[in-house]
Amino acid sequence: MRALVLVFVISALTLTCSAKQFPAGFKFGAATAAYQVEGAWNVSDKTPSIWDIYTHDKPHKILDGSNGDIACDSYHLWETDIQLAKDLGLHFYRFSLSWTRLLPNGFANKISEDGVRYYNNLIDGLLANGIEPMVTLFHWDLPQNLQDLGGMTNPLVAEWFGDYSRVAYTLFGDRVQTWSTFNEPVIICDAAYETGDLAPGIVSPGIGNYICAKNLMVAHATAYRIYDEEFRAKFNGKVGIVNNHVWYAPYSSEHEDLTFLARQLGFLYSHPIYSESGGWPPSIESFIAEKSEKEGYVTSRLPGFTSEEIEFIKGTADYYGINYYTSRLVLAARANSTLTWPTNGQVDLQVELVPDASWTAGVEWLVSNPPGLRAQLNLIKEQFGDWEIIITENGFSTASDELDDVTRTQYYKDHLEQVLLAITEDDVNVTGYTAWSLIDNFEWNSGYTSRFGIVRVDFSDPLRSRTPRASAHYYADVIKHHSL
Ligand code: PNW
Repeated sequence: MRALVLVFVISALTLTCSAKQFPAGFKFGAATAAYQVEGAWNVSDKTPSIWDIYTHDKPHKILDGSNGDIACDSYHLWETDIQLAKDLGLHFYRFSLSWTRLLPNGFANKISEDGVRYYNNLIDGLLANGIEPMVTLFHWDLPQNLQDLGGMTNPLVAEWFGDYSRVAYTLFGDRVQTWSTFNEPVIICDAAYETGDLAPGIVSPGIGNYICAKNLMVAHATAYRIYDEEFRAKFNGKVGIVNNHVWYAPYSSEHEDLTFLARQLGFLYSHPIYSESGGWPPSIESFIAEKSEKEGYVTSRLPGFTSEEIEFIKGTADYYGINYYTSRLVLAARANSTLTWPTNGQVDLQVELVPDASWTAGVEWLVSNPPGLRAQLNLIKEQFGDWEIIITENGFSTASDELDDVTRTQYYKDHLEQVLLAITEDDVNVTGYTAWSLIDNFEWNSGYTSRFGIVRVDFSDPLRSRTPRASAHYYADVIKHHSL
């Protein structure tokens, strides 16, 4: 009898354990981006990006008037960062290349030796420690000289970006297996051009953002096809794009149609790639076309694709990259509602996006709603089918730099639980999870006031000393046991 009870207890224990177990082969990583961590903004032959110029010219746009001139000094402290990643047990480290560090002219006619050396060191150092590099080509820091030529609103950006991607694949493709082209098109185009609050600081709501959107889609596809045609046979890696998604739920039943539209707008940069038909989400394309016509425009403010462009862009991804942080309730904009983050849909759809009172608040826009992540993963599958999904960012901000970061640790725990449910209960093909961020860094408009690191960085210390927080220890434990 006693033996029987023991068997029962043991099998119950294994059951509960395995229920919290991530699938074999599931990978855990952490992320950063070049402008936010590297510093060394004018070292060697590096030229300014739009973020160098924007923060220098308009410090009042940054909460603490700061910039990324030094940031975490990862340009010099890359070995420390690798050690942190190793101590955490990370399977991969997601970072971005600074376009102007590699190509000082923005064009591919000149490659910086120091830039190449820096990224080679980082990539080789990671691999030597058993950590896979996952490389983002574009995390917002466009070369300023290309901005002077129109930047993302010049259709030639697709060629410039394609040439840049070819240089990166040629230099690093033998060691980098997972690439992403653009990090968060919705921020690069919509948030930036609708408000002017992000570099390049141009305010052109409803126009600039859509021109950017079309060019970005073509640029992405150009870079994907270059990999496909010139490098895949040799290197056999993966190329994708990273979209930020906010989970949208209706404020009340009367706002369901609007919520549908908000979700479709959220797929503006996915539908052309991942849907079977390709092109813009039809409901959004017709919505903006009709609105443009009423406003007296000859053509839609959202530039259309030719049928060749639709085919060119369709299917250009080997995985679906999603950054998820937060959720919003959707309602029709009330009088005197103002533009706030996330801005998506506020200009054309006239929506207002509000957090539910029960969601826990972080800094500014970041409220925590873990089930939103599971719901969004399911929505992606429902909309586009069974793509491999990599969660390329998820994380929580605090205003304090405390080491015992209880709220951040809870955020990770709650969200990882939802990822596991999406995999085990809903059969969504999620293969990786990335914490944002490995280290505190320059948080764009919030400067250094908003902290996302599972590792604290002391920005008053010239050595930028790094100390793992409680959340880092928690995450290391999850990775070590491959379970929650
Ligand atoms: C991401 N939202 O931006 C970026 O990829 C990172 O560079 C950034 O540091 C991180 O998230 C934290 O902000 C986002 O409004 C900006 O939902 C806005 C939203 C989400 C992500």
